[in-house]
Amino acid sequence: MDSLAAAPGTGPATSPLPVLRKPRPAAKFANLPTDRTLVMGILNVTPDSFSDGGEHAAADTAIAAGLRMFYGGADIIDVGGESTRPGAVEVGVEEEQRRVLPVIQALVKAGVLVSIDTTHSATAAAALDAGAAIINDVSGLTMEPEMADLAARSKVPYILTHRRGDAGTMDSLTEYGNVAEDVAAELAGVRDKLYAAGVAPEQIILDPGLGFAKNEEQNWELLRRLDVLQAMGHKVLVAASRKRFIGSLLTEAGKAAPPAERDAATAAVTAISAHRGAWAVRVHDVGPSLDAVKVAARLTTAPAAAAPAAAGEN
Ligand code: PMM
Repeated sequence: MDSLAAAPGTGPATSPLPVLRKPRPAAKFANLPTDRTLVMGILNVTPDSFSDGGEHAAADTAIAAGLRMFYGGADIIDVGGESTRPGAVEVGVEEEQRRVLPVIQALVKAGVLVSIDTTHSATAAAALDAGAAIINDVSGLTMEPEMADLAARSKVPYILTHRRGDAGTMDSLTEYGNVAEDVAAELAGVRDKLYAAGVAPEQIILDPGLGFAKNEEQNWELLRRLDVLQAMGHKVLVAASRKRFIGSLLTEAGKAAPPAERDAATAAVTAISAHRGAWAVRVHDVGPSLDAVKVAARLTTAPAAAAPAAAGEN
């Protein structure tokens, strides 16, 4: 973990976080910027990320990490308490909620717009009660169809991610004819279930599910053909950050780049996704992706008043 002192106003990990004593008005989805691609910061509250120093220190450390991304410019913080990577083991909803709810409450109180990354409708419901404003269901409604009713009732945005199988089986479910068209068709099928449950079209955010039942080439093809998903008429989220296919691309001497060395390439994916009109990107390292988003926006929109470059620069 980085030093927590890097986050303005967050204080040390073991003391109450000063910023939380002054609650801010709740952030609203409707107030998110619409003139550029949004940056969603990833906050995985799993023991391997935040286990040092016991339960409270873990929550404080996670909160501080979320605030650091928020102060660094993240538009949304995506909080998850259960790993969804291939081969990951389920933790159960009680443990999942024990991990995420205090973190969500604190971030919401500080004015952060939070999405809940879960495949469990009970956890999604508890997270909404705690102030989360977006449901991010990587199972694409395949784990708990009740998610559709929750989305309909709560009227919050629902991120519909393409996935086949679960963490244990997805790596063997990569047979596609045309991957972009097949993913779009399968998402359209789930979307119809959401409509049938009463979810409105503008609530739905589509996600190609990079790395979920996709081989390397299929991930690249989905990025190449983002237009196929966009043609479905919903917002599109791209979540490539530090994924295995990025690591493989950066292979050197027969070894894939480790996750911590995948952020520059992730920012490159952000620039391209933003230029192609993605609604948002979901990333671990917020700063470089924010810069990438600004570069993409500058190619298509007139500049805001910018500070002049220092003398002597090109
Ligand atoms: N991937 C992961 C977790 N949550 N949510 C959405 N919407 N899309 C994704 O592709 C996605 C996700 C797994 O990646 P991580 O372990 O790096 O968070």
